[in-house]
Amino acid sequence: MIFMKLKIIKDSNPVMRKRSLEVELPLSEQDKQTLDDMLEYLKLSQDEEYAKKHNIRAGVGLSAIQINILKRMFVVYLKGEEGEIIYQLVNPKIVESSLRLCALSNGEGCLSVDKDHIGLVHRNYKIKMKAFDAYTNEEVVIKAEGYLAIVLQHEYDHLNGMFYYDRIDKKDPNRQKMNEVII
Ligand code: LHY
Ligand code: NI
Repeated sequence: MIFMKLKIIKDSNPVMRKRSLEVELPLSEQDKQTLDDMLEYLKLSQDEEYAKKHNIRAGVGLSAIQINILKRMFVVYLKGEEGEIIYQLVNPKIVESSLRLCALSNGEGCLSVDKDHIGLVHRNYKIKMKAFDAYTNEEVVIKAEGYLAIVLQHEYDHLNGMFYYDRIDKKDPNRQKMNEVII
């Protein structure tokens, strides 16, 4: 029963603004367990019945800081037509990002944010991310674009104490930037 074990903290908690710390490699058993718990949480959150029963929101990404662990690691679980995308990334680095920007037409949300913040969340359309992936147990270089790139950047931001709404233009929340695709 992982549900009782993981408690997601909210943006009202000042911890969420902290910068998470590099994780020591090789990964400790405890860190591995944490990543497995986080992955299980995401999987369960996407099970409609489970989510309803436990009153949790469906999520595709979760960072350790959201469960009050200030380590640079996060998990992604995406289920699509082409199968599943699963990552348990440790010490991720964005090594390239496109000049082209993108934003989700409906904006973003966050498991740690109860209030909706309306507006375009400007992101890089394509990124290259290097990390250690505990799921495959190897160093990876992920080339992502569009939705996956957005999810990776959203989680990466958490490691630096940032929220999606920090990237919304307060004066003109829906203004599209030059060179930006809305997806
Ligand atoms: N998870 C969000 C979630 O809905 C991440 C997100 C946000 C995905 C916006 C796609 C768009 O799964 C989190 O907030 N994790 O930090
Ligand atoms: Ni979030």
